[in-house]
Amino acid sequence: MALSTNLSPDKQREMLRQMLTIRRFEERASADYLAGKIYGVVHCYIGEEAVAVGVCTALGGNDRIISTHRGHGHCIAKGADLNRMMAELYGRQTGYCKGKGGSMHIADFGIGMLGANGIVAGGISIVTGAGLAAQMEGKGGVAVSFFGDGASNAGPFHECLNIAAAWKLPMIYVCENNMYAAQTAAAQTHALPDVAARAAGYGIPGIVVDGNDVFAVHQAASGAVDRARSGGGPTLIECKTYRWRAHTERKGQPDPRDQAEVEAWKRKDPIALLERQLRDQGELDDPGLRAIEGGVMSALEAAVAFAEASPFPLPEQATDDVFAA
Ligand SMILES: Cc1ncc(C[n+]2csc(CCOP(=O)(O)OP(=O)(O)O)c2C)c(N)n1
Ligand SMILES: [Mg+2]
Repeated sequence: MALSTNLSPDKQREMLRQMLTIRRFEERASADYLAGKIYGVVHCYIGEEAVAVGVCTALGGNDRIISTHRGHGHCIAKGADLNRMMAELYGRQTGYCKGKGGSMHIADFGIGMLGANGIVAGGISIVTGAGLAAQMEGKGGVAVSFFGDGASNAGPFHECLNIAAAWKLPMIYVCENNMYAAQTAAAQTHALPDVAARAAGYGIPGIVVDGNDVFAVHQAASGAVDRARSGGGPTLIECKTYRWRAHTERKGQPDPRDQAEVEAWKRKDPIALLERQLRDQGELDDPGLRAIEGGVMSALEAAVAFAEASPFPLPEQATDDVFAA
């Protein structure tokens, strides 16, 4: 179990609140999607919450992140507004993209969240540009790329790690290795079991962490942030984790993975682990947990009510904000 001594008890409980928010938000998004209230595609992050929260807890307001098609967790961990997120999923005018983008197009530049991205590995290049921008700004900002094990086999991963290492960009590359790219097992497509081992090819540190232990993730991210801020260049952190749900939400979609494997990973629930860690340290009791859960549920209900009360975009707004077609 990773140590958590550099985080105050309040901060640790805040991490639990954020992880619970991600989970409850997606449980609701999944149910509402299957009920036909949410449009587009929804990819759930449930089971991987410790990665987004562990990394984002190590960041400051001046730091930027980029996400993937599985982006709700990163948005919430970076401080995105739940109302505007839910409204976007519901396709309403008050959403982050005025209801025209959906789950995979949530960005909030004001909080340093540069966007989810439906193009696998596409975000890696964009956020490496943000790393270059941070270096040129000279204000000590860092940029973080979240991406999957599948994305680590695509060209942008290699191109960006190379140039970021050569230019010592203040970057942190966070591979969320959930062992599958859609239906394909990483074991079939990766020559080496650890993505982190590839860091050696670019002369940067490559670290493997238990992606279900939020303190382990936070510790690795904090070290990488220090290194990036002090001009040491990028770090690759591989978080070993697992998604609990199928690749996307879809009625009746069979999950081709071995169900015994899924159940085994559910027993390594990152939220239950954090609860145990907090209880063991005497920093959480039943009333404390109920209060956190209560706060999360009220914020979620408020977000759903906000979304449901918001208007859909009007037909005459269809081409507003479209810059190219
Ligand atoms: C360039 C590109 N190729 C293929 C796809 C279709 N696709 C969507 S998600 C996905 C798998 C991505 O796997 P991984 O990077 O491991 O992320 P995970 O879904 O496991 O979080 C694929 C192939 C896409 N969206 N973009
Ligand atoms: Mg994956």
